[in-house]
Amino acid sequence: MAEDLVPVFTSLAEVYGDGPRLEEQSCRYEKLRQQFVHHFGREPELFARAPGRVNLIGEHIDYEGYAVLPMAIRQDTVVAIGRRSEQPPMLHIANVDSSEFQACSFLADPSQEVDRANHVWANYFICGYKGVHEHLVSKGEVIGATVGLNAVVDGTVPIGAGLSSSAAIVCSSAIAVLTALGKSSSKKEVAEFSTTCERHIGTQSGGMDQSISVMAERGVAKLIDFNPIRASDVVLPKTGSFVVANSLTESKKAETAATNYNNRVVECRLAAMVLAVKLGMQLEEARTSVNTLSDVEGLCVKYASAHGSSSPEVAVEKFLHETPYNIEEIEDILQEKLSIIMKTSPTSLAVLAVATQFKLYQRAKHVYTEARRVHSFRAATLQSDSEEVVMKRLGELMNESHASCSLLYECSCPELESLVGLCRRNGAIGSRLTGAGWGGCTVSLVKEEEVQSFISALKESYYQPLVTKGKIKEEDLDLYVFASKPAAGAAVLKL
Ligand code: NG1
Ligand code: MG
Repeated sequence: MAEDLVPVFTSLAEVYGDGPRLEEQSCRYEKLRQQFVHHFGREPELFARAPGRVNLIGEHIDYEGYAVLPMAIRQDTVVAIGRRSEQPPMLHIANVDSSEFQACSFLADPSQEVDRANHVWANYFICGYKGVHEHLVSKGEVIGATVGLNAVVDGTVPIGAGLSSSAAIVCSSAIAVLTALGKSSSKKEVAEFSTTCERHIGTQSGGMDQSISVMAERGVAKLIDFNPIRASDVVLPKTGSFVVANSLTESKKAETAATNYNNRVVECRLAAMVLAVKLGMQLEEARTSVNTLSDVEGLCVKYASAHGSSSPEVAVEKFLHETPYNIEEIEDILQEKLSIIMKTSPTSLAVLAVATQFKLYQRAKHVYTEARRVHSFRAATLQSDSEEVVMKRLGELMNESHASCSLLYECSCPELESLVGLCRRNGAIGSRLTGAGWGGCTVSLVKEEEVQSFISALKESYYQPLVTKGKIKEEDLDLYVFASKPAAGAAVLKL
């Protein structure tokens, strides 16, 4: 079968449909084109766009090798791009929102490091740029002389909200650069190399965001599997809608990586290595070949089945303790310094430099149970039960997922807790935090006919008080709380 390529469209309707939003998009692309001409004195050669996403279920398990279940949202990032000639070749990157995101220039050098110490928004473009070159080199393609590029970016995905604005800009930048260089790649390849290249920012992210951004299709959510990346359709109940609500607490993931996101990645790895040793794996093998909880799932299940169960948590209950571990105890079990075991991962070493305790039991229990909830969610959508029964089941799973994120994984925050509570009290069948957490958005399953009243109730209870205090503007409320249907994935536009 031919590999599924990133599509190239010649009209906006092919991406956005020909509904009422098409006019809005035409104005937006026209403004972007004008900005490009204003900055660079010539027309862009093409546009590339990639959407944000909302994860319906399966949180903090993609980097552990487990399947997740997101859908793309209509909000996206668009990059207008064109080549430029000068010596030495340069990359000039501007943003339509120039007051918030100042224009940046870099040498067009794919081997340059991303400057993590001075985090600027355009670093995400550089990730995509580097990713394209790393990918082409790995495929043995001839790239030719380095060319300079002009780009203008326009993003509508809320930032730091757990809706993957980062993957939207990395994927759209990568596709724009790739196409400007005259190359094309399959969706799967772009999803893979965009995942790897976003790590130049410094987070040890899984592949969910980039995969759904590239592989999404209008009308369906996707079950995304990893190693290798695969996406299969999940048809959602027609009488329900997913409503996204922003807690308005920004999660600065690049800046808080060592204590939040990467800390959890390290805790999961430590939990996996400790389980491996307790379940009889040789020390050397546990230290060098175990990276994720999915690596030891087989051993855990083998133990469980000897005790009449098929759940890996049985091994977690038996071999990990609830009180936090300290570094000495883990080093004792693994018979080696953690700084040596993790020596090839600077981001893990950064975690070890600040962490004093590790909640191995809680993190492992979250990952194994959440992985199972994803499959239960998918299975529920395939049942022949009435939609009402299906939605009730989906809602229960979303609520269980939230409780696990909040209590076991500790990636919630007071604002998300209050918002989830309000969503449930206002009629959500299920509600949970979505994305990395520590701020950002909630996603709630709501009956289609109740969507408008649900949104009005949230505006009244969560957002109006903030309007009154002057923290947000009345006219922006539709950006913070909106219903979402599964939107289209990334594309190149030659208009
Ligand atoms: P967000 O919410 O976009 O920061 C992050 C990771 C995902 C996944 C989720 C938690 C990146 C780019 N994305 O998403 O891979 O691990 O958290 O489920 O780091
Ligand atoms: Mg992100």
